[in-house]
Amino acid sequence: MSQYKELAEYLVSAEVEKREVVKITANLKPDLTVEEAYHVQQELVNIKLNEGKRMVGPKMGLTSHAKMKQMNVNEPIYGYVFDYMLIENGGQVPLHEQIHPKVEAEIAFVIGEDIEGPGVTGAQVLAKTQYVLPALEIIDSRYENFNFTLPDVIADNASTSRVVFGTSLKKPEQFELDLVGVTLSINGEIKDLGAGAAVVGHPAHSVAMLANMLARKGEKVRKGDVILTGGITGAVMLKYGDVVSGKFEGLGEVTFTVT
Ligand code: OOG
Ligand code: MG
Repeated sequence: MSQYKELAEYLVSAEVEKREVVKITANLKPDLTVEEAYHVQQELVNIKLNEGKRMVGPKMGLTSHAKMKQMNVNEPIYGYVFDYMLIENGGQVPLHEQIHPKVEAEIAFVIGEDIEGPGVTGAQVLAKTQYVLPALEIIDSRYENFNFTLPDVIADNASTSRVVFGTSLKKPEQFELDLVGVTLSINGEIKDLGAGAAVVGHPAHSVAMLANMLARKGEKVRKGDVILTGGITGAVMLKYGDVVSGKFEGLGEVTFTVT
């Protein structure tokens, strides 16, 4: 078996068994590069596809200046959302299915036409976007204490765990998505807030960057993809009983309960 596949299985077993593991770069492969990390991620995606799981779309991560600075990088990362990760709006997220989950508020795009890089711009993305909708992403790094390097988190499918999409779809041209205000509340208390511009200046720019990164491996953003563009708010730790609400100006509210 290739080492990439072994590392992917290491991470998948941590996800399935709901236990945190030591990061790959701690001793399994200290010299893991970003490029190799995407190979591990691809193996992880293949494992899930072979199990019959269906891909919902790619997602972007580390799109805010705060997170990029924290990780000391100047480019976001991507991962993939699968059907088994979806929770209905107003639904429940059982804590026993997670390791140490956090929630963040994001704007999602429903893509109407294929978008192929390189050289894609935010304006081109908007022209090919069918709808935008609000979302709450539950991230759950498989690594101890969310402690990882950039290659570690790429290999771990960018910490993706669960997603709650809002139920109202809006046409993107109705909005200035960079100016859309967002609050993230837990049990009625605002934990963080922000605006769409927190995501590389504009959420459409995030999708453009994604298309340009996918082009490096001969892939593209596809018609029908539902894409999380990256956290607008910081990620907030979840605990049992939390009632979580993300309110997005003009786009509606997304909620779930931790059970
Ligand atoms: C990586 C997850 C990144 C986002 O929106 O920035 C991500 C992490 O912080 O664990 O989903
Ligand atoms: Mg995210």
